[in-house]
Amino acid sequence: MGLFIISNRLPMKVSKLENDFNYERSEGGLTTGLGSLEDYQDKHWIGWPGMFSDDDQDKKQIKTDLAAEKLHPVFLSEDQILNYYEGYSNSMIWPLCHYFYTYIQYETKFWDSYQEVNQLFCDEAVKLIKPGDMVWIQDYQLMLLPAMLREKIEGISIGYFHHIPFPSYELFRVLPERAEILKGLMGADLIGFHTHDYMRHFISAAYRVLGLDSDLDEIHYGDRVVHVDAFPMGINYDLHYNAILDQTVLKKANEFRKNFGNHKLVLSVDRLDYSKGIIHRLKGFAQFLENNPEYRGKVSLVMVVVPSRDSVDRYADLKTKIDEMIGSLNGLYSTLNWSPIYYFYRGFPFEELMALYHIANFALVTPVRDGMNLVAKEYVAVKRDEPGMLILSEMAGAAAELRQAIIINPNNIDEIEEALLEALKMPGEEKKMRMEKMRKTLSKQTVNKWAYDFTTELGTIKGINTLLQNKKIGVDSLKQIQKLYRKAKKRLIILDYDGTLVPIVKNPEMAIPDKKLIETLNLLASDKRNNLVISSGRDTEFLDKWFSELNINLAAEHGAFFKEHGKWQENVRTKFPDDDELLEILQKATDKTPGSRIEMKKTSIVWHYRNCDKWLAELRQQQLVNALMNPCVRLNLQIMRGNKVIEVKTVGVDKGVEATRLMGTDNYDFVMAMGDDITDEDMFHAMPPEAITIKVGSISDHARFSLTQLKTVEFLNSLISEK
Ligand code: GDG
Repeated sequence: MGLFIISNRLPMKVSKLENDFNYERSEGGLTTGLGSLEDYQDKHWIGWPGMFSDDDQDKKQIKTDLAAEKLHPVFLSEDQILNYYEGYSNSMIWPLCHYFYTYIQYETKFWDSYQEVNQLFCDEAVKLIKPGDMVWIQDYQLMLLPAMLREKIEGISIGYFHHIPFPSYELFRVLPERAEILKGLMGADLIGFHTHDYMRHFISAAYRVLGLDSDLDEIHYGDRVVHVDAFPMGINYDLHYNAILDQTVLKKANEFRKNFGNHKLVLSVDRLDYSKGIIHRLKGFAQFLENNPEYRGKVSLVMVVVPSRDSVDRYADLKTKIDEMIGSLNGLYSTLNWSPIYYFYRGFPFEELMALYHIANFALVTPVRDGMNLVAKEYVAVKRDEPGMLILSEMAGAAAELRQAIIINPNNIDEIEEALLEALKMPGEEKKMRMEKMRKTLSKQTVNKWAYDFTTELGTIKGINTLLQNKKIGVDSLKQIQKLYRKAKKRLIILDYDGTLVPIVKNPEMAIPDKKLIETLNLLASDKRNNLVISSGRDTEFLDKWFSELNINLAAEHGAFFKEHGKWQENVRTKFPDDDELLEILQKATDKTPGSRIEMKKTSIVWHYRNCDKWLAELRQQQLVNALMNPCVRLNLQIMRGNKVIEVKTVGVDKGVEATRLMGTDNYDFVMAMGDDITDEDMFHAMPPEAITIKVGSISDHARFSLTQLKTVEFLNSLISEK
C-alpha cells in the first residue's frame, strides 16, 4: 500500500541553473514527521516545486529527477500562484481562519483559480494513486481535493489535516463558497485539527451550513461517515533537545551571548504576519519599559521576523509599522551599550536559531490567532534544564498543551507587561519545574507521534469503512438473499416504518405510504408463505389508518401492541402511569425548546426534537434525561433514546421482544428484519445469526447488511420478482 502526501509545496525547492537544476531539500517539521512513518515503505509526495517554467523539456527533466525521490511536481503558472495561492488561500481563507474578517480580499478569479489548481493536483494524483492507497492532504490550499479524489478513485482512504485555526461558524459563514469548501473536505475519511476547539467549530459549521448530523466525532455524509479528530502537532523533540550538544550551535550560543552583553534576553521568532501579534508584542514591551524604568538597560527584546508574503500590501504595511515602532522605541531608550530591541528582518540558519533559543531567558509568543505555534514548543525543548520561561498567548493552539507557560491574552497590553515582570521575578526553581513539565509533554507528543497517530487512525477508519462497504447490499449479496427467499417455505418479514419504508420527514404526519409502497406490500403479503409485519413505534391508530386494508400484521408502540388476524392484542398489561411530575418535566422541556413536541401514546410518552436547533436540543435532551431519572425509577419506567426522540416507556417490551414472539409463531425457514432506528437494534439483536438483518441508512454492529432508504422498496420488489 502506498502513502501519498499532498501539500501545496514539495519538500524540495527547485531552481534553474545555467545548464541544470538545483534541488534544495527543506527539512521542516512536517518532512521529519512524515519521514518517520516507517510502516510505509512506498511513500510519495505531490506538490508544487516552487518554480515556474513554460518549457516542456525542463518540466520533463525536473519530473524525472524528482521521481527518483518519489516526489511528484505539480507545475503552476505565475497567474495560478497569484490567484489560487496569494489570492484565495492567503487573502481569503487565511484572514478568515485567523479572525481577520476585514482583511479579506475577494475576487471571483481567486475562486476560479482555487478550483482549477485543486483540479490540477487531482489530475496529477490520479495518475499515481491506486485503489487501496492512503492519501494524506495537507492544509487549507487544498480543501476541495478530498472530494475530487474520492470521485475519481475508488477504495482509497483520504485524510486531511488543517494546520491553521478553523473559525467559529459565525465567521465561517461569511465565506461565499462555504458549502463548496465543506463538501470538498467531506470527501475525506478523517479530518484532523490541532485542537478540540477547531474540531468543534468544524462540526458546527458542517451542521449549520450543510445540515449534517454528527455523533460525537463522526459526521454523517450520505452513506459514509467522516471522522473528525484533534491531533496536536509536535516538534522533532530529540533534534531540539539535543541541539546545544552540537558544537556549531554551542559556539554560536557563546558568541551571541558575548555580543548581546550581560542583560536578560526576551526572544520572539515569527514569520511576518498580522496573525502573529507582533504589534501587540511591541506595544507590550514598550509599556513594560515605560512603566518599569529599573529594567531599562537590563532587558532586551530579540525579535526575529522572517520575511513572508511581503509583496502583498497588507504585509508590506505591517512591515513598515513594525520598522517605525522599533525605530522610535530604540531611539527613545537606547544607550551606548544597550538596545531595547534587536531586530532581525531575515531568517536564520537552523544552528543560529537554536543558539538564540538557548541563550534567551524568555520567549515571548503573542499571536492573536495561531493554529499551533511550533516556535513556543521548540524554545521549551532547546532550553533543556536551563531556567527559561515561556510567555504564551492563549490564542495559540499550543496553549492547550503548554499549560505551565505564563498564559496571556495578547489583546491586553497590561497582561504582556505583567507577564514580563512575572517571568523576570519568578524564582529559578519554579521556572525549572514549569519548563520540565512542559518538556515532558513535548517529549511525548512529538511530530513523529502526530504523524503516526493520524495515519494509524486513518488506517483504522479504513478497516471500519471496508467492513461497512462490505455490509452494503450489492449484486452478490442480493443474489444470495434472493436465493434464500425463493427456497424458503415459511417466511417472516418484519419491516420498520419511518426511515425504512418511508423517508424521515420534518412533520411525521406527512410520512404516508405512496402507491408504489402499498403495491409492494400487497404483493409481498399475497404470497401465502409470507408473514409480513410492520413493526413500528407509531400508535395503533396511525398503523390502522394506512394498513388496515392490507392483509398484513402490525406491531405498534415498539411491540407493546400487535395485530394478528385483524385483531389488536397487548404484549404488556401495564398501563402507562398518569403522573403529574413526569408530565410537568416534559412540558417544561417542550416550552423551553422551540420546535419540540410531546406525543402521548398508550404505553409511552415521546419527546420529539427533530425540528429544533441542534445545539439547544442537545442541551435540553441531556437536561431532560437527568430530570426524568428519579420519576422513572419511582414509576418503574424506562428512558429510551431514539432517532431525535426521547421516549419514556413501560419496561419489559421492545421490538426485540416482539420479534422473538413473532419467530415463535411458526416454523420459519427465512427470517428478515429491516429497520433504521436505534430501537430496531433490539430486533436485530434478538434474531438468530442466519437471519437477514438489514440496517437502513447506516450501519449497525448487529445487522448483517445495510441499504439506503431510497432503495428499500426496490429491494423488496426484487425479492418478489421471479427474474
Ligand atoms: C503554520 C501555522 C502551525 C522560523 N523562523 C526561522 C525558522 N522558523 C521555523 C520555526 C518553526 C516554523 O518555522 C514556524 O512554525 P509556526 O508553527 O510557529 O508557524 P507557521 O509558519 O505560521 O505555521 C501554525 C504550523 O503551521 C504547523 O501546523 O503551528 O499555527 O500557522 O519550526 O523553527 N527556521 C529557521 N530559521 C528561521 O529564521 N531555520
